[in-house]
Formats: sequence, structure tokens, C-alpha cells
Amino acid sequence: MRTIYSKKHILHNSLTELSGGKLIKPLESPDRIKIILKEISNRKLGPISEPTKQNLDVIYKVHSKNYVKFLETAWHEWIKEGFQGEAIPTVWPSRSMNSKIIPVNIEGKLGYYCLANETSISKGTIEGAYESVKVVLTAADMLHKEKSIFALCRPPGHHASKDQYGGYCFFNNIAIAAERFIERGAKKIFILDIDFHHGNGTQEIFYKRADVFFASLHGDPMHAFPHFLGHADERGAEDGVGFNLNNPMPSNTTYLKWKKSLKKVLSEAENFKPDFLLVSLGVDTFENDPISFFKLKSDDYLDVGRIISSLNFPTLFVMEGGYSMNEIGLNTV
Ligand code: Q9C
Ligand code: ZN
Repeated sequence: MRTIYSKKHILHNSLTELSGGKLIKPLESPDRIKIILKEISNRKLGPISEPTKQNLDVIYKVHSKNYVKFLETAWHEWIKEGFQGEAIPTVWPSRSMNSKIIPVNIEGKLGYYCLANETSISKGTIEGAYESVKVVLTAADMLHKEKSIFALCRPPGHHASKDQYGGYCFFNNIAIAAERFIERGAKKIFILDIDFHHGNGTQEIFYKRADVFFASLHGDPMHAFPHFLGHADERGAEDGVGFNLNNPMPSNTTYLKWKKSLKKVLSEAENFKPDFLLVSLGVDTFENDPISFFKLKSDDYLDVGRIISSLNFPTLFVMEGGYSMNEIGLNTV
């Protein structure tokens, strides 16, 4: 399987993550990709190539103009304000206020465009985020030549909604790839999200649509990030009713139980008959992941790969989460 990877992911290299009331070194680090890449080349998974030149206008099929503008200017505006640390919001348009107003001041704008503030914005964040989009678009363009392809994206994307960042995500890479396939003539896309966390951004983006089916297996949001989306009764709206499927699962879920959910979801994919299968691949379902509560083991990922492969859909794998540095390479490959 071919891998698309950009060494420029390193441009997004924040020093801080707000965690448990402390500023820690971000779990979503450049080292993650370095380790995965090394395992791909050691294990000879296939060729590794850099992204090609891409028209990025397709981003606007997913994200609003004002959100992209915000991402492009946030760091500069933050610095102009004289702040010393990385950009982290402190105030939100919460239920008791007016959530429609977009403030002019950078602190107000951060609250408006951010959905979770563990994710700091720093100097090269936007450049790194664009690189991740180039990776996924290049992979999408090359898929017609292969049965499956791996977009080694960083930063990840599935928590980013139409106009909000957070959960380590800025642009929703997999949603942008779905729109690229549709631009090139695809009629139906099935997104399978197997990251430990619910892909709230991807769900929101396609919630009212019947041409992009979103299905997710994840930690029950009553107990796991992102907490405010991902429940089983969220089945889509308007044209999209029946094209959104959530499988929240409890703490300590083992592969045996997880696999049952996977099979259920994949039978939906077979009924749907998509032109392309897009997989949000997080390996934070791993038993030793530092922020998650499922119990998958390294060997289980081989079985997951076999099951997905047996469907015989042209498949784009897109890297999302996974934070156990010792096994992230092995589990991903
Ligand atoms: N106590 C992805 O996997 N914080 N994002 C969790 C746990 C945010 C995860 C806090 C986790 C975001 C792409
Ligand atoms: Zn995750």
C-alpha cells in the first residue's frame, strides 16, 4: 500500500496542551508521524511519496470562508496583542450568551472558532494544517491507481467542523477528501471512523446529506471526548436521515465486542454500495493508549485490516489519533 506523507507536518509544532489544569507537551506531536513513517519503511508496506501540487479550493466545500480566514490570521493577531504564550481561548459563546456574534478581538474570535481548548495555535499551525490537506488530496487523487492508499495526515482532522477547531484538528482532512471524490464524479462515499473518539466534525459536516454516509465506533461521549456529540440516536437530519450511524461503547470494550460493532457498521456499507470507502484511522483504541478506554491489542489491528480489505471497496485510509508512542507504528502498519 502506498503512503502519502509530508515532512512539513512539523510546521505545526505547538509547545503546549491544556491538560488537567496544566500546560503539558502536546500528545499530538511530530514524533507520532516520525514513528509511523519509520515502521512503514522498516516493514516495507509500500512506496512513500510527498504530496503533489493541489488546488485547495475544495476546502471551502467543507469549511466556511470566515473560519479559514480566522485560522490564517489567528497567530499573527494573537502576537500583535502582545501575548507571550501560545493561543488558547478562555471565553466561549456559551448557552447563556449570544452565540451568533463574531467578536473582532482575537480572544473573542478564539472562543467563537474553538470547540475544545486543549489545542493550542502557534507559529506554523496553519501551514502544518494545510500540509495535512495536501496529503489527503494527493492520496485521493492517486487512489484510482491502487486498491487502497494511506494518507499519513498530521495534524488529524475528524474533530474539525465547518467552522470550529479542537481535539488536535484544524481542517477536516477526510471530509475534504470526500468532497474531492464527489468533485471528480463519485456519487456515494462511506466514511468509517474507527478512531477512539467520535468524529463530531465529520458527522456535523455531512449530517444533512444522503451522499456521504458517516459511521463511527467510539467511546461513549457521556464518558469520553468530545462529550457533546456521538450518541446512538443521532441518525442524520433532512436528506441525511438514516445516513449517520453512531456506535458508542463503554469503558474496557475488548476487540471481541468492538468487532461486532464493526461488522454491523460494515453491513451498512455493503448495503450503501459506496464508490469509495474512507477510513478515519485512529489507533487510540489501543489498550495502552494514554487518553482512551478501549482494550484493543496490536494483533487485533491486523484483523481489522483484513476485514476492511475483504469488502473490496477502493479505500482511502486517513490518519487521525493514537498516542501510545511505543506501539503507534506497529498498530498503524
Ligand atoms: N482526558 C484525536 O484523537 N482531549 N483527538 C482528551 C482526555 C482531547 C483527541 C482529554 C482528545 C482529542 C484526533
Ligand atoms: Zn482520537
